[in-house]
Amino acid sequence: MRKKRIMIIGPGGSGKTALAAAINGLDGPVKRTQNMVYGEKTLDVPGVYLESPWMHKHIIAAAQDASHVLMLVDQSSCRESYPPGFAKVFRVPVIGVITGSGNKPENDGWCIRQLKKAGIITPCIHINLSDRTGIDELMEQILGNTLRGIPKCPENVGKF
Ligand SMILES: Nc1nc2c(ncn2[C@@H]2O[C@H](COP(=O)(O)OP(=O)(O)OP(=O)(O)O)[C@@H](O)[C@H]2O)c(=O)[nH]1
Ligand SMILES: [Mg+2]
Repeated sequence: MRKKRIMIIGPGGSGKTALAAAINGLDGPVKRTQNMVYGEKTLDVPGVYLESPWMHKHIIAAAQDASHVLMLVDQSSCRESYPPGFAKVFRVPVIGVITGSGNKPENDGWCIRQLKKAGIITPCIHINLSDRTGIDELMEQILGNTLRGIPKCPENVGKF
């Protein structure tokens, strides 16, 4: 069986590569991602795959290699990125992650609404990579899902 990874999706510049590096325990500069990058534990999907509707099928196909999907929204820049209900297309647990948390608290409500509209029904996790806020909580949630072995949103399966 192929190794399953944590798939990270989100608009360009929302911190996918930076988060992947944090999960994989890597340090160093991040640059714009052009292709899917298979890391030790992660699958980093370039923002352009989400921003171009005709690329969505590639995200969905790649999710076969995923144990979880992290859907990112950047608090610093409110950008409508997900089609309504997009989370429902995945058969693995989907976790909503708000990056840059604390940078623009006034945008938080918008980010949460955005993720709900995209089909996330569990509480979102707030992270900030500059001080590692929320990373432990995120990993605990992922681990909890993995140990229980059940999708967080079983009622969502196949509805998209
Ligand atoms: N302060 C802060 N900066 C962040 C956070 N997440 C990402 N960044 C910064 O935002 C910039 C863009 O992050 P990337 O990880 O390259 O974004 P990406 O989503 O991979 O973007 P694409 O590869 O273009 O799709 C980098 O300079 C990161 O250091 C965060 O939570 N807090
Ligand atoms: Mg990237």
